[in-house]
Amino acid sequence: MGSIAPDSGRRDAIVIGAGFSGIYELHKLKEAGFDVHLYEAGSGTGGIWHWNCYPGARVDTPVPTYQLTSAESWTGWNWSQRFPDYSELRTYFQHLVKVWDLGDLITFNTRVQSMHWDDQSHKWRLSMRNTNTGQESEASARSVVLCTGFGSKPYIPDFKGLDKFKGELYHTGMWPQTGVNMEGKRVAVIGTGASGVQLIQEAAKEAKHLTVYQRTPNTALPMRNDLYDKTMNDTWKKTFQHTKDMILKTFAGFDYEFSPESALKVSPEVKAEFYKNLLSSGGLHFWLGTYSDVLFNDDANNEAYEVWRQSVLPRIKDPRNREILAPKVPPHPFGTKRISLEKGYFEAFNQDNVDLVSLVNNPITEVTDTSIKTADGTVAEVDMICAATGFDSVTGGITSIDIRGVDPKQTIKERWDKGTYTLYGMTVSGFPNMYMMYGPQAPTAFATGPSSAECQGDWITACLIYQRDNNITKIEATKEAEQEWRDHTLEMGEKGLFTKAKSWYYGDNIPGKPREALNYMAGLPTYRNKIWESANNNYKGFELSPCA
Ligand code: N01
Repeated sequence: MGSIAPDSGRRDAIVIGAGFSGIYELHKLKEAGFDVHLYEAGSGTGGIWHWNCYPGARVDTPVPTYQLTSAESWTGWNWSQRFPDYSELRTYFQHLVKVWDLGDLITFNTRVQSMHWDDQSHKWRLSMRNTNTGQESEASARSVVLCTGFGSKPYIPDFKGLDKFKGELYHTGMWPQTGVNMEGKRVAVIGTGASGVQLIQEAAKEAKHLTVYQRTPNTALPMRNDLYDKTMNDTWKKTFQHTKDMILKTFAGFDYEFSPESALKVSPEVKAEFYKNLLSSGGLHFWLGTYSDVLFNDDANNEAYEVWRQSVLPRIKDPRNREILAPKVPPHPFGTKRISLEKGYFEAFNQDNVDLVSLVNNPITEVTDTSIKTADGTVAEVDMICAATGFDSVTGGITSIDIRGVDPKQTIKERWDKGTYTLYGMTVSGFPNMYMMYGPQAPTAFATGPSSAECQGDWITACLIYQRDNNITKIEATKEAEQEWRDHTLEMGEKGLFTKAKSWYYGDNIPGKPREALNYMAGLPTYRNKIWESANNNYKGFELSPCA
């Protein structure tokens, strides 16, 4: 697969990142006849599924929703399970590369370090580094599409003494491709987000001893991962047109939607049955298929939390663990932090080899060369620390590149230092011909990866075609339109109960990061209407400049 990427100097576009957004956009631009190339820092395709290869890593959107929709991408493809693991998803990416013949257009092991705009030639100049050899190279292109993902800059808290730890230290988002052996070892997992939940379930089976450090309980829902045989694959294929229609209609790109009813207006019997069915459906139904007011009204939300709590309490033997994992008082409104899926998570804490440490009023105070200490004076001797501590989410993958637009003295990181500014979450004023997919102020964390890739990828491709057809070599969001979009995004982010939780949705997890809604929370259909309204009005909100 493409190891050299000669820079012709005439390249139309460069795509950065080989996850769903990057692969889809590479395909669309190639199909439209553009000279395009993709650079990927990892050694393979898959994006998040390349980097997150910790034991248990699997998607929590079911297939066939979690796939691209054009016929050639799925007719010859079969899934083996409802929620595929990272390894099956990697194979799916290889399938996409094959059917769309993208192999020669991708260069792996190449991290883009800087992108500087040249306002004379209307081109971006990129510098890159080979992650194996350290060799530097350069490339240029008229447009750049950043597909760096919402979770590509891992975050490890600055625990005192961590640098002195002599054992093994891993982050879930930078897991060694060769795997990690936990057998016979004392393992610590810090963090109980989606990554933590999945890793803990597997580590509990393998490690000699596992200590889990939990700051906030995870209101994880049952996954119910069915195996897919030929009949199941034939069945989803027969109804895939309907699935595609639903993906376009629903808030997050799923094949089901919130109920239009209010939880406060239905009878207790109807509600009990409804919730029972949502829980037994598995997946995220109890979160994204629930009553319309659960994420907006405290009373409705508290009821839903209690239903969830009662569903997990019988699974946890130790009363102390029950109160840590599913406390009587909700830690935050239900569903306002990312819900995760589990299979056997709560039972793992019943095992003799698993300890649970609550960090509430009891933070980690120090890591020594062999142990982790908490404020209550407890010391756990460990051979391995797994940080499942999340990411500088949504913006981190972009701000970690030295990106400079029309003002060469200002990087995008500096531009966003006090708050994020974008138009439609895809463009930034002062940074012409630069597009972002699955980035800030777009549906991103509230949309599935494939549905977002198609929504934004189609728009960006059409925008490049429009420029080509009209001899435009520079397109840039206006400051006014950008401000309007930021205001609108922040306003949407204030609706509902989401602001009551501290979460990466608002940048709360990174010290010093401004608190703001990082995602566009009005759903994919509204978002799609807004972006196409601009495109259909000759890119209203943008300044277009003819050939340099
Ligand atoms: O990261 P997170 P993640 N001391 O930020 C804790 C997607 N994803 O990698 O909640 C102690 O959610 C932190 O505690 P708190 C998915 O969108 C998808 O798990 O801040 N603990 C939290 O428990 C997901 O939301 C899939 O109080 C500290 C954890 O670390 C996103 O990626 C699988 C701490 C971080 O959780 C990120 O998930 C995996 C500290 N100083 C991920 N700092 C699937 O599709 C942080 N924590 C299944």
